[in-house]
Amino acid sequence: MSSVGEDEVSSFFESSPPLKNMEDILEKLNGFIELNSSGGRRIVCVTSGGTTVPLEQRCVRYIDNFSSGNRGAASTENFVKAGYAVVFLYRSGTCQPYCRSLPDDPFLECFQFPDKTNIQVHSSHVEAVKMAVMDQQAAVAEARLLKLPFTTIYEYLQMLRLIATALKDFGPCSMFHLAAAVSDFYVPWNSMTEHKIQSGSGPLDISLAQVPKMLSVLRTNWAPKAFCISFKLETDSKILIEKATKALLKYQVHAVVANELSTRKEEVVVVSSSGNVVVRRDSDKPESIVEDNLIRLIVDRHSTYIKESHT
Ligand code: 9Z3
Repeated sequence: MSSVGEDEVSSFFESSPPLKNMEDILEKLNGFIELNSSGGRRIVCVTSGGTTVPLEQRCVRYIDNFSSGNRGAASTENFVKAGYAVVFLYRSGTCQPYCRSLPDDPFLECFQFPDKTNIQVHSSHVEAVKMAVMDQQAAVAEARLLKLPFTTIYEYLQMLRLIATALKDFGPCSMFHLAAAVSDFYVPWNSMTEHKIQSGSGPLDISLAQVPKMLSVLRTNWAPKAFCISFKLETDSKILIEKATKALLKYQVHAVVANELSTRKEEVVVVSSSGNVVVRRDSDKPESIVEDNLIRLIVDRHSTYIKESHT
């Protein structure tokens, strides 16, 4: 792990506030893995949503990374459809699998009361609600979906490490699909003020440390045999492919999905050692989303990777 900065990584974890519900997370995770460990089922950890960086230990203010969670939720649905078991590591409050076609604003408009003892779904939403409930219940009942929420960068990285370590025995049949938007900078817990930062004393100067590059640690130490897809987000399309290519080489992931903020729902570019592939949504089909084609391609690549690992 020499290029990663072993000291930086250990000191990040040693100084992180411990996960409050670690026992509960481990129990759910191990139960899920146990149910999926026979029969050669593939398992993917999909990360989704943005991590927060608290500015106070008793947090009132925080810095956030943009992500609605749409990509992660849609990817999860497609992985389940392709036969995978999915550990969905998501930011609390962001978009959930099977809920993308439900109105969230205002969600209560879905329902109506024909009389005091009855609640009904409004006819305009019946189909969407029925599909969402059925698909979600089936995925959970068949042990194909485990949802684990995070909020802060501290929680996210500790949970990612737990998941990666727990999946070690799956080797090449495991995958990481890292669509979460992860903070590059943070306030170390030990140097963070406990109480709310007070206003009234002029401008606020905050010094942010760099988050150690855990992608290298994931690839090298936590899950070296897993198939690993990372994402690169830029707002300047001129530098996107160059940055994605650099990330591919630096972190030795199997592919980097490059996307530009404003066009991310229309197209992405899958950058890998076998060349760059543009993946678009089918614009002639209104229901089509880019993840339908993206996940098909990634599942194909994963199949090839598994085959090659066995030879
Ligand atoms: C992505 O690039 C995702 O595709 C989006 C999805 C966050 C753009 P939405 O959730 O958007 O559907 O609204 N995720 C990775 C973003 C990121 O932080 N990447 C880091 C980087 O670009 C590398 S880990 O440097």
